[in-house]
Amino acid sequence: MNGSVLTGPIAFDEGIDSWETVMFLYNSALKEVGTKLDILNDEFRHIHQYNPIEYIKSRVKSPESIVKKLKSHGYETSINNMVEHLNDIAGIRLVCSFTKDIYRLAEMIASQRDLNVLSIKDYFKEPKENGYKSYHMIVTVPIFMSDRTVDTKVEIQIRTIAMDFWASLEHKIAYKFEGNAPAYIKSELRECAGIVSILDEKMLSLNEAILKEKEKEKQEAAS
Ligand code: 0O2
Repeated sequence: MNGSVLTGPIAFDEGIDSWETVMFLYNSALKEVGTKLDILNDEFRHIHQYNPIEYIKSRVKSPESIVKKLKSHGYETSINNMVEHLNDIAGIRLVCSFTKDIYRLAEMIASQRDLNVLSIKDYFKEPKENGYKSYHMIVTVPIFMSDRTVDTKVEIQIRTIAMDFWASLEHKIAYKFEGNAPAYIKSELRECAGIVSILDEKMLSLNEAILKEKEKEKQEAAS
């Protein structure tokens, strides 16, 4: 079988150089990874009677965002540059209730035999200056075409519901002010990120207390 790679450094084979083909690959990669995550979630529910993933969102980056990001990184607009230098053209976001679920999910994803983890950014352990917290994985998934297999990059972001709420608003504000929001808005957003972290911690410990109580009830009923 002919093996191609849609990851940097580029080794484009003939036929994988048009916008349509590249977009077809990214869309297919999102479908593949999305199905895998649905199955993992179902399996987890089957074993533990509990769903770690609250919801999944996926998107292919818009042409405007691709051009903007290439420019901001100092690259000319070309298919080669976009495939080689941008890791998040195909993006999938897993939103879960508790911080503990994030690492559980990350482990489950990393142990999938046909997903290859290229890199990890753990913004939970090392939050960004603005307060952003999320767990990012760049993976490749093989896309089986009729005449070749192409390993295609997908960015997986895992975060809590509370942080997703914060990040959506922060993203809109950053976009509105083109990254130069007034200092007091930035500072309030940082403060909100702190509140989100406290909320996440409290919800996690509350959930653990509930689980303990339930376990106690079960043991009492059995004795
Ligand atoms: P959009 O509109 O979501 O596509 P790299 O070159 O890989 O080092 P990159 O790609 O910026 O740099 O990596 P990173 O940090 O993993 O960020 C990728 C995506 O994570 C971003 O894509 C956002 O979706 C999200 N993200 C990262 N930092 C922040 C942040 O501070 N706030 C929010 N709200 N989201 C963030 P895009 O292209 O910025 O946007």
